[in-house]
Amino acid sequence: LRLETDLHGAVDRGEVEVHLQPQVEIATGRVVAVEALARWRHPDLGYVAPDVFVPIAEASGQIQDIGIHVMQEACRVIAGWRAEGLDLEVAVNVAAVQFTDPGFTDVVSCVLAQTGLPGARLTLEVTESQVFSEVAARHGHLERLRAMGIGLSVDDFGTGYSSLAQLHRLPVSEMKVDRAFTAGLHDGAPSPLVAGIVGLGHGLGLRVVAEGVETAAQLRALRAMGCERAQGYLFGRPDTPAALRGQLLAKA
Ligand code: G
Ligand code: G
Ligand code: MN
Ligand code: NA
Repeated sequence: LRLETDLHGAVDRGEVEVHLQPQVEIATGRVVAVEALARWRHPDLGYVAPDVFVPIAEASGQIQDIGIHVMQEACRVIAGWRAEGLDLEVAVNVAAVQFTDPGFTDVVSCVLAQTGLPGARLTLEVTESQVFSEVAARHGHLERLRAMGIGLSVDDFGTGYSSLAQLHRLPVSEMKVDRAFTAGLHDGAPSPLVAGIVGLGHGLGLRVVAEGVETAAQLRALRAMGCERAQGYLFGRPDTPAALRGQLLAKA
C-alpha cells in the first residue's frame, strides 16, 4: 500500500528513470539496439525493481503515465544519439492496459514527432500473454503502429499462453526468446527446444532476439540456429544512458 501511495506523482518528481541494455546483432557483434527498462528511485528505499512496481502501477492505473514517460525518455535519448551519429534502435516495454486507451497510437505518434525519432527505430515489446489478449488487438492499435514503421515484439516468448493461430494473425515483427530457454543452452550443446522456438519465429517471418545471454557458448549455439540478435549480461547489464553511451564510444 505504501508503494502504491508513493508511486503517485513519482514521474513528476523525477523518480522514474530509464536504464538501457544493449542488443547485439549476432552476425557482426555490433550493438544495434537497446531495451529501455524502467527504474524507480524511491527517496527512502532506493531503486525499486520493475518486477515490483510495474504490477502495482498496472493495478492502480499508473502504468499509463509511467509507460509514456519511459517511452518519451527512451526516444529522446536515442534521437539525441542519432543526431550525433550513434544510430540505434530502441525497444520499449508496453503493458497491455496501455492499449485500452483508444488514444495510445496517437500518443506514440506524438512522442515520435516531438523527439524526431523515426518510427522504424522504435519497437514496442508486449509480453506473450498480453499480446494475445483481445485488448491488444482492440482499436486497431497494432496495425496502426506497424503502419508507422514501428516494430512489435512478443516478449518473454514461450512463458505465456500461446495460440499459434493468433500469433500468425497478429502483425508482430519480432519474437524475444525468454531467458529461461537461453539458460538451457549449456556449453552450446544442441537444444531441440530453443532450436524449435527460433525456427518457429523464422517460420512466421519474425526477427528472433534471445534474452539472458550470459556465455560465449550460448552465443555460439544461438548463432548456429540463425538467431538474429542477443541481449544479456555477456554484452552488458541495464545501465544509465550516460554509462552505456560511454561504453559504446570507448568501443568505437
Ligand atoms: O529490468 P528488469 O530488470 O528487472 O525488468 C523486469 C521486467 O519489468 C521486464 O522484463 C519488463 O517486462 C518490465 N519492465 C521494465 N520496464 C518496463 C516499462 O517501462 N513498462 C512495462 N510495462 N514493463 C517494464
Ligand atoms: O522485459 P524483460 O523481461 O525482458 O526485461 C529484462 C530483465 O532481465 C531485466 O530484469 C534484466 O535486468 C534481466 N536480465 C537482462 N539480461 C540478463 C541476463 O543475461 N541474465 C539474467 N539472469 N537476467 C538478465
Ligand atoms: Mn522486454
Ligand atoms: Na523479457
